[in-house]
Amino acid sequence: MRVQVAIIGSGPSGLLLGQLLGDAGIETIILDRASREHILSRVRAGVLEEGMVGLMDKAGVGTRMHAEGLPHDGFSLAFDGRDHRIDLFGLTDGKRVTVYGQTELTRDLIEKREADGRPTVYEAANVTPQGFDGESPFVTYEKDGITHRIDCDFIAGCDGFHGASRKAVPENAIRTFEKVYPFGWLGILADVPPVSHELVYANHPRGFALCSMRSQTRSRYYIQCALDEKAEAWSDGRFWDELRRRLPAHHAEAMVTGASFEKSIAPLRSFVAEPMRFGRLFLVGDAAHIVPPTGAKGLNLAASDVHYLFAGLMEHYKDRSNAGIEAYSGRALARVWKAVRFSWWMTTMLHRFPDTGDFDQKIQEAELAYLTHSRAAETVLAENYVGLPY
Ligand code: FAS
Ligand code: PHB
Repeated sequence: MRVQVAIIGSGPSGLLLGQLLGDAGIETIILDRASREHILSRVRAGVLEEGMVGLMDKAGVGTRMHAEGLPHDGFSLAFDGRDHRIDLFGLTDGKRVTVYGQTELTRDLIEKREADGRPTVYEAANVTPQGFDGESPFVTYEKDGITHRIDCDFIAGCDGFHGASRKAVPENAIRTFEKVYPFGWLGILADVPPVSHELVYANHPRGFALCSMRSQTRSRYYIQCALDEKAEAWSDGRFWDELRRRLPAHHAEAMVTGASFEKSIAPLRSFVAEPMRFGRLFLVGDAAHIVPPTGAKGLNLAASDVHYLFAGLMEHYKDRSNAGIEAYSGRALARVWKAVRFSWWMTTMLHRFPDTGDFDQKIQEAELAYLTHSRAAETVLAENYVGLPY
């Protein structure tokens, strides 16, 4: 089989790139090692920047997002028993974010690809990108005991942090940067109304907490937890009690609790691989970078990578120019590192680190105090949170 672009990974990166390319007449195939059901069972991000919203519209899959997504003009920082609202809309001349679960975004993209009759191979084993340092790249995979080969012009490695694409790059051709945080996030989903109409990011001596949502009737809550914690050690009652202890009294008293139907722990890390292009293989999204979810940037960085790569590939196919694909890595990394910085800063400002000394604690308190007394400081936070320009 031959296509123009072989895409490894049916997550947001691969699906969005596949939709944009397909609509532009470029033949693609998506290969994923997981089943369709498993992909749609994942619970991850919840906040979309305007850039992601725009790309979903461009891909023709924005209808449900606009109908069910929640536009948010601000969020609150909670500390010392009080809230401080960050007015995103007012501080960024009218920009906002949209709360819409990554699971639903992925479903919209999968269903659109199926409706357009474009191929995805699920449960593809041993997907291996090959020949990408030459002019004739190809991908092999195994399915039903048969080894298949896909010849292509380009390979998009959209297979996440644990995928095969970055691992296929020779070690001497890639440089990685990593910071692992000494805690994780224990998150739950519950069909209870959110405690607030906007997100609440809480800094508390017992640890970080985040009040988010998926709709007016479905809440997403997180609490910082130790790395050796196990989700099954946390009953719903224990989770609710700990969450309420980390919030100002007015939120704790107003909180509606109930049975969770999803409970999991995510580790936190900052990770960047450079460069993001190796001949005819491009790394996209989590395959190239990971951020702690504190800044709500992971999914949104996948969007800007797709934006840059789609533009570069279209220049190649339509204008016979390779300028865009040559520039892809530099352009993507310039935005990635700014988001990595912001996500690190939000994480450092809002979490309790096991080895925090008195001086570090005073610096954290000064960061929060500065934010509550300086419009300039709030503006810096707001313009990063809504998303820096592509
Ligand atoms: P993905 O990881 O979503 O998709 C990669 C796809 O490749 C998967 O379908 C996988 O099955 C497939 N794949 C992997 N290895 C393969 C192989 N060898 N062969 C073939 N296919 C392979 N971001 C936020 O902004 N906010 C959050 O709250 C947040 N929470 C998160 C919680 C968790 C547990 C995780 C893991 C991530 C979270 N993220 C969050 C980040 C997340 O949303 C990612 O940024 C987003 O999924 C990136 O999308 P992709 O790049 O498509 O990678
Ligand atoms: C979520 O709703 O899952 C969410 C929202 C904001 C974040 C992280 C996660 O910063």
